Amino acid sequence: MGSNRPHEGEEGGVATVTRTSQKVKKPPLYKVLLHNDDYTTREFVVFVLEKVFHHDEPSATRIMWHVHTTGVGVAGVYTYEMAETKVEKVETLARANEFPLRLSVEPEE
Ligand code: TYC
Repeated sequence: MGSNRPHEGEEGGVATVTRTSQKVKKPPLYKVLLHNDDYTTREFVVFVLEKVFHHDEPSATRIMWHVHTTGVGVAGVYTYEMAETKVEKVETLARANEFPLRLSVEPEE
């Protein structure tokens, strides 16, 4: 831990506090991965990337093609709870549309 030492302003006697160490910890982040399959339509994957992961159309299309050609790709990066919620939403949507689309969550380096 560092000290949060107030120092006087030159004129007005206004004290400011400067953080000298990272006291406010960033939460660990997790990648939501999309996996390729032979049955989910490209259109549905782009739809999910736009509506659930908030990518614009060009970005959604690029990610979909990346997954289609390489087998896996990152849909988004979130805190653990947000990542799990995204997975749930997409799985619910996929099953309702009878697509076998699979997702997974892994810690970001
Ligand atoms: N491979 C699928 C097709 O050709 C498209 C697809 C892309 C499916 C990405 C899943 O995560 C996926 N219809």
